[in-house]
Amino acid sequence: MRKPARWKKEAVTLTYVLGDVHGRADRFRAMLDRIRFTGQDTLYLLGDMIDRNPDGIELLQQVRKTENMQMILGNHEHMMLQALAEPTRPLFGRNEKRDLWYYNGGEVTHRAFRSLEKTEQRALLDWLAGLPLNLELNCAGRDWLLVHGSPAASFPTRGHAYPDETSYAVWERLDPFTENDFPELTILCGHTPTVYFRAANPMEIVRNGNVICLDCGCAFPQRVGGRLACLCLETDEVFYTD
Ligand SMILES: [Mn+2]
Repeated sequence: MRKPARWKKEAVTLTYVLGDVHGRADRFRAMLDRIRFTGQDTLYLLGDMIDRNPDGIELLQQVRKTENMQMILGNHEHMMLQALAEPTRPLFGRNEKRDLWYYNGGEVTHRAFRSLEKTEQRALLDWLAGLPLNLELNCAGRDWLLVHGSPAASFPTRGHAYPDETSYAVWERLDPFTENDFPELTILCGHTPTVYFRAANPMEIVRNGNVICLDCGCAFPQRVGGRLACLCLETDEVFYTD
C-alpha cells in the first residue's frame, strides 16, 4: 500500500528556529524543502539574514512578506540600519557606520538595497527598525527565549562594554558554558558559529544546560564546515543542509 507522501504535515503544525543565513538563499530554500515547511508551520529567524553573500535583501523581503515567519534583529541588520541612517560627510565622503558595515560583509547587501525602488527601500527599513531584540514563546510545554547575541534583559548586569541595550543584545556572544541568567527559560541563540565553542566539521549545534547555539556557519563555504541548521521545537529534531 502506498503511503501518502506528506502524511506528517497533514496531522500537525510545527515550530522551527534557525538563524544567521547571511545571504545564502540557496541554503535557506534547501532547508524549507528539507523541513517541508508549510503555511501551517511557523519559522522563527534569529537575525543576520544579510551580508557576506549576495541574497540578503531578497531574503529579508521574503521574511517580511511571509506571515508565518517571524524575525528578530541581528547585528548585521543593526549595522545596516545605522549605516543608512548616518549621513555621509560631504567633503570626504566618509560614513563610519558604513565602513563598519562593509568591513563585516555589507557591501554586497548595500548594492542590492540600492537597486530597490525608493518605496520598497523605505518599507524594508521601517520593518527592520521595528524588529524585536528577543522573543519569548511558550511551545511544546517549555518557555523559550530567542536571542541573536544575548538576552537583552542581561544588559544592566553584563552590558558595561556596550553603549545601549540594542548593541549588547545583537553583538554580545552568549557563552553557553558560563552563563545562566535565566534557568527557567530555554535560550536559543545565533551569532556565534558553533566551532567557537566546540570543534566539528561540518559544524553542529551546541547544547549546554538550557542554552542551544544554532549558528552552524551558513555564511561560510562547505569546505570549512559551514551549513545551515534548523531546530524543530516540538520534536527536538535538528535539520542540516548538505
Ligand atoms: Mn551576528
